[in-house]
Amino acid sequence: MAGRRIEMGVIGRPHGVRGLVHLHSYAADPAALPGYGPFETEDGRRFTLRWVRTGVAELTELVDGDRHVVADRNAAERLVNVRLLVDRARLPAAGAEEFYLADLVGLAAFAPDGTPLGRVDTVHDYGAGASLEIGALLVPFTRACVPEVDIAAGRVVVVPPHEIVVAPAEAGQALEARDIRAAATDRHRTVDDTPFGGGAGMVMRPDIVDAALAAARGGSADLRPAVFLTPRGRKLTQAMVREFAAGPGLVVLCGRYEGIDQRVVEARGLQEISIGDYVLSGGEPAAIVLLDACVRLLPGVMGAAESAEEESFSAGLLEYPHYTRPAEWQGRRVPDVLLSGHHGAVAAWRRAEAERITRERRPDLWAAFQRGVRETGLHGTAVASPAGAS
Ligand code: 6GU
Repeated sequence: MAGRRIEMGVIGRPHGVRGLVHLHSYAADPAALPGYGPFETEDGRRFTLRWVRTGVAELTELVDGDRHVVADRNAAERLVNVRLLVDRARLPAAGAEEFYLADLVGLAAFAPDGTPLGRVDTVHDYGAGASLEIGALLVPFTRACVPEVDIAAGRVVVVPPHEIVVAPAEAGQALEARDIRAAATDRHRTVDDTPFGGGAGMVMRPDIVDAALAAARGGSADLRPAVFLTPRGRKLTQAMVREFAAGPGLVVLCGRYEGIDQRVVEARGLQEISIGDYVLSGGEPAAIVLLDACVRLLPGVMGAAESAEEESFSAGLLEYPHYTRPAEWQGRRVPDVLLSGHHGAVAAWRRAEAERITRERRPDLWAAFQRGVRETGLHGTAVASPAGAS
């Protein structure tokens, strides 16, 4: 591995107007990162750095023995996504059970039974643990998924995690997670750029997002609708979830950075969906929410068929409260009617409780529910979605 360079960090978006940058450190102790410098970049420049506070650094470029502080925002902007490299030989040897991520790139990957799986193309580390990209596989770099690493022999043993790619034949459902960076075309794997018109943050480029969407689609016969998860979207409702669950599946695009260039949203007819009136740092948690809401409606997923039907929102009311044994607990008794064995009385009590709780907690739902009752004369079946928004 002589002469090999290790990526120690990557420069992020500019911070303020004086040339400071957000910087993601791959060093186990980020405070120690400046001590590994000077850093080289892939285009042969050299930088040292100084933390000004957690995650924010001042960069100094070394040119022919002179030091040039990166002193304005434009200069900082030109450094976004630049990787900071150091010569492998200058780093302390890795300890037992420790690996430099760069040493993993290029290793041959095998399944536990010896089946070749390809080579480690890239190692990703977004701060929540590393993952190995091996062809179309993205594998968390954990002891469970990568039980053997033998750098000297140039090989790793990989147990592909079933949670990430589930074969349709196996489960009737499949989830394929993709990395948008795989659609980038430059060596920095850039997916974003600064916003036209100025302002904070970065915007995902339309060409890259389009290529990533095309790669996620199986071709023109793939009729799955594409949704873009964004706090600017229409709020997700149970009616939308029912429609998605009944359809051919979804292609879900998770926003990061400040947003996505609006032209690709329009050109590809992406449905913009939000999961509520609060802001997440990215669309990924929203994707899990959407996925869970859909999957529980798939045939064979719910235990009792009626539980999906009766639950909150299906009838436009919040659900009544539940009780089980013991009939008395810490001096609190279960409502008598539930112990009466009188099914009609139980149903009436539950209905009255559902209405009371909806009225108290969700005046918006209650108003929509009452409108449904007035317009159709039906009680409880007419209002399909809580906000009436579909
Ligand atoms: Cl879909 N994305 C983000 N970033 N924030 C959200 C959201 C989605 N829904 C609610 N807040």
